[in-house]
Amino acid sequence: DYTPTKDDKFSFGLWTVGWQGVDVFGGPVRPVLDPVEAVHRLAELGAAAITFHDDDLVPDDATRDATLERFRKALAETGMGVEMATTNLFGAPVFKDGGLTANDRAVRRYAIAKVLRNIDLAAELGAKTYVLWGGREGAESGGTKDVAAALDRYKEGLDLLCGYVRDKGYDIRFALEPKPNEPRGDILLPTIGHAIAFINELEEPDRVGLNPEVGHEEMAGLNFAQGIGQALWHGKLFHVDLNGQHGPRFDQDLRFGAGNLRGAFWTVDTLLGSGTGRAYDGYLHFDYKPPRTEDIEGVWETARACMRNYLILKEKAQAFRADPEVAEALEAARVAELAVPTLGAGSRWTTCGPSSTTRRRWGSADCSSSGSTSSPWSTCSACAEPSDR
Ligand code: GLT
Ligand code: MN
Ligand code: MN
Repeated sequence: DYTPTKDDKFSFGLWTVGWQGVDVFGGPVRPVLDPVEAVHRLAELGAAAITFHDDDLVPDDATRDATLERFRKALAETGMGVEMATTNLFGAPVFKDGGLTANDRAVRRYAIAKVLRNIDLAAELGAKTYVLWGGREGAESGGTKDVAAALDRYKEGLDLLCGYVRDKGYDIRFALEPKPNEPRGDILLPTIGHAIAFINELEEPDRVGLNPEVGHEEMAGLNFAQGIGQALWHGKLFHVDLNGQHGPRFDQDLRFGAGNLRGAFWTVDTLLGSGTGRAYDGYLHFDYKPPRTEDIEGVWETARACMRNYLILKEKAQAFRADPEVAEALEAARVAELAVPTLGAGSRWTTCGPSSTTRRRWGSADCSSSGSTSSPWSTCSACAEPSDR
């Protein structure tokens, strides 16, 4: 009946079920949700863990300790974990031009301090992943942001954060979350590909990976399954934000399975490692927004639907991979043949034939031992025969 258990490793951000429906054109439509209630309700629905921004949980210093005490109690009572945490570097007016890449140096210094403080809390609560979504790192106009300098500062910030975690001995890795636009007109590190390339420039690239979100790649017209397939290939899929999106438009954050259903199927198939053998084994994190038209019961119904849709698609992906007719079709399309290296063992690219009619073909080790040549790039009589080009 597609009821999840903790073994499914489903998790939710406090800001998802807690979204009050505030959008660009309207104010809140639902009451404030107590994080303690979120923990209890999500636990009842079968989720394994929750995640939060500093400001989702402890926005207020005066009540910080009391809030954390209630929260820890709720976690203990329900057996829920905190698997990931992140920092709100986008809501406060001070971040209007970015956090780690704001032109204003004082803002960058404040942003780093805000992240460090919440990393301590993340470590204390047992989170192993720390997400950085740079929604305000970007620009609306060409002249206002020096992109190279911004990437220098992004790198400086991440190098510092990695150094902090290393010095403290925390078991934490960072996951960058790409998004092409919204709230900024153009955001830095807009896609999975941009972020992977950036990570290679860091001091400790192994500590930094990705938290790709379905809707964010689809906003850019990209194929999410193929994107996370590449992230897995690089060993960079540290975390994932599952939700739904109807093609290139504003960030919809629909429940998982809504919008591009076919894409959701391939997303699940890819996470399971069905085609490739490279599976994702982290938490399945839903970053969605219950529609503004829903009341609080609709909030829990949509949270349930995210997990249920995942489990239905998981069953379908497994059935697909087990189906003999599918196996036959994959065979006819020679899908498995792509796993066979293009060069045979010991063979290399070589140039053969009389110089007037030089052809390039696959030579074998025998080719150069035939006596006519010692270089694989020169001609050899043994291969002077019709080329397979
Ligand atoms: C924000 C954003 C999400 C990010 C979150 C992490 S917050 O709601 O839209 O995609 O994952 O900062
Ligand atoms: Mn989103
Ligand atoms: Mn997200």
